[in-house]
Amino acid sequence: MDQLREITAHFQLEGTPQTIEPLGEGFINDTLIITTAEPEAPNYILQRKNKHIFTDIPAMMENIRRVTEHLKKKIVAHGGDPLREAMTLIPTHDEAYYFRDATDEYWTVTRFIDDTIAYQQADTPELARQGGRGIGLFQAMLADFTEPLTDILPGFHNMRFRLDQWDDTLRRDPVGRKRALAREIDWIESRRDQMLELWKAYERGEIPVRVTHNDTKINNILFDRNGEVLCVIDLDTVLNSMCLNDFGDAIRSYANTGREDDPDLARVGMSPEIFRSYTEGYLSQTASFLTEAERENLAFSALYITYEQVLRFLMDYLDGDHYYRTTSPDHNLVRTRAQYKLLQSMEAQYDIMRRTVDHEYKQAKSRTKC
Ligand code: GN1
Ligand code: MG
Repeated sequence: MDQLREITAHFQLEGTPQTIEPLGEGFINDTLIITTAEPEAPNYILQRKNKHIFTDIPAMMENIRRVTEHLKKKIVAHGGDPLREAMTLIPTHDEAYYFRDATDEYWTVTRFIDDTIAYQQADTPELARQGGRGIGLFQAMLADFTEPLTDILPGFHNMRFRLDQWDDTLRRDPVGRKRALAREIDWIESRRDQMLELWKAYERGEIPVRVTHNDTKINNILFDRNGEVLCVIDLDTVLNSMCLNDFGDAIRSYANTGREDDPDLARVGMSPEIFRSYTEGYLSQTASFLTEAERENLAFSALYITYEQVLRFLMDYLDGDHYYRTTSPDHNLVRTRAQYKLLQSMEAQYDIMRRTVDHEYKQAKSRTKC
């Protein structure tokens, strides 16, 4: 606690820190909330960033600074509240957006946005529609962002890179888990060419490069008390990539009727109703600028990102559980199986998903014409 207080003292906070306590469900960073003594002073989020995953934290924070400044300008221009509708980075007394402590750990502070809700599951179509609107608006506001972003996570949703990592992990088999996992390994192997196709289209330039969030699961967006989407958070993974990553990852999260790590596979599947609502919300903000190639691949992007997640969880299990925070020895395997069940459910409903995208796109276009 004293150590945490010492760290917060390096940042330009309004008010006096009172309590510092853990918050949230992230798998990668450590997140805490700092409450302040004065009622008029804001509270803050303190994070210890995972330096093993984010190997260039100064560059990551610079990316976030550029993106949030752009978003804030747009929000102000539309009469919104830049302190509530976008993340606010807090500088240190040296005007840096991170503090490096004596043990080489990196800490950051952002303003806490109060009176908001972070959901772990999209229980209603309305919530999914709002989430889709939020991510769609995020991409729309960044469509004219032209500043360079550093690629701080090379290969993040790049299937060529992921499959190379996968092949390497299988070759090394560092903890000897490969033998018992022939069935699960085949889930990846049997789909690799099909999944690589989408990334190849991006590499050929058929799918445009945009500013993308890359981690759009439902708890990375804040809703207000009326269930309206307020602010997209967790911008660590903001990069230049395909906007399909964000649609696909959101469907993986919102439309799952079970939990990401549900041990009861009977609960896991893709809800076509939630898929429809999210798509409707998303296209209400993006139909005007998405290219035909992007539209054509929206439904497939959900399969792509879910497959990638099966691969990443299984790869981490094969590697001895170094990447994701786990709460039991087989947690990554449980996650793998649950995400695979979701993938199968999407595959079975793929035609419906495609038809839904076409229908919602036409609806969104006809609404903007009126
Ligand atoms: C991680 O940090 P968090 O928990 O929002 C991960 C995502 C995964 C997700 C799975 C940098 O997100 O890519 O999809 O877990 N973030 C990173 O729930 O790897
Ligand atoms: Mg998160």
